[in-house]
Amino acid sequence: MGEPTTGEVLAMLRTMCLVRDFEEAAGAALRTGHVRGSVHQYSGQEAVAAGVCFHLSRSDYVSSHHRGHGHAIAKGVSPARMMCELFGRQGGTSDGKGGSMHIADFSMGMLGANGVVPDGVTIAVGAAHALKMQKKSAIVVAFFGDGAMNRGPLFEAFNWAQLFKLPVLFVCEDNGYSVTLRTRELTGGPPAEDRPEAFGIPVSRVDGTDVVAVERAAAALIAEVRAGAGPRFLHARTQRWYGHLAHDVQRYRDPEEIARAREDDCLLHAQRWLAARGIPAKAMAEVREGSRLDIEAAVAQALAAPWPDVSSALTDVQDAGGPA
Ligand SMILES: Cc1ncc(C[n+]2csc(CCOP(=O)(O)OP(=O)(O)O)c2C)c(N)n1
Ligand SMILES: [Mg+2]
Repeated sequence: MGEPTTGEVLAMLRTMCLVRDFEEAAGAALRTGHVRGSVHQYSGQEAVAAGVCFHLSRSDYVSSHHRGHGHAIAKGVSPARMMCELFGRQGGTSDGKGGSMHIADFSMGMLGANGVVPDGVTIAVGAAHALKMQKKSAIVVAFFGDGAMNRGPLFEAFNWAQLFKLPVLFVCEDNGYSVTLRTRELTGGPPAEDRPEAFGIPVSRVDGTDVVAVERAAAALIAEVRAGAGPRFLHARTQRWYGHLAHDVQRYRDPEEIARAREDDCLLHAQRWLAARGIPAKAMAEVREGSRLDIEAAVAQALAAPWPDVSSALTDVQDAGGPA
């Protein structure tokens, strides 16, 4: 089925670097108290967002879950606006009122991260239904974790999407963990990723640490979804480097397993792929450095941004007490 060009993989590497650096900065800002609340780092999983979103245009949509920074960046949301959002400042994607788990930017087709497992998926199916009714050619990608595979609303989403042949790609990022538990120890019967087949939804499986493999799989599935074939499901096995939350030091995990996860680094895999095709280390180092500078600038912008004015506390807030 061919392979992407080196230029395309360099572009995906850039996305992955931006996400990696954003997450490092977000974790650091949480520890210094600049970010309050929770941060779920996407580190280790970058190839899934980068490979899938490579085939989306601005008019397409994504929905996400609690670990959503990578999906937003890969869909084109400004890392600087996202950092302002994490810091609770003006200029954030929701002017600082949403925070890490509620990053949304409709102008970029980012329908929102979502703290309720798996409600980003049902929202994605609703959006796909709207697109179909409006006879639009755009599609929706729903990103979610393996933990969502044991939740009932997910199966309603599968059924509805298949019944109406909706333009939605389900992407399950299987990092093996649901918070502090191994998902397989919570799962009855055959592997959960087989379940969409019971709804007639074809399942594709991919190594989610290999951005080229993800990109190839996404290219085929997204083409089918765009052509009106109905929903498709991509299962990407991936690695969670850090704890469920940035504060979680993973005492429940064997340190050797964490070390292996870090060795299975999607950034390194992409760099090896590029090196094998003659891309000099210098070109890759430039990508890495460019990303580092961009995220450094995003943090500086967030630190300098004003706090929301108290007079805006009740604007853009749902259910703020009924009509005045
Ligand atoms: C309805 C609901 N139940 C429980 C939780 C608590 N919770 C937060 S994340 C999560 C599971 C996370 O596992 P997974 O879906 O695999 O995503 P990952 O964190 O591994 O990316 C749970 C149970 C929740 N957010 N929503
Ligand atoms: Mg998981």
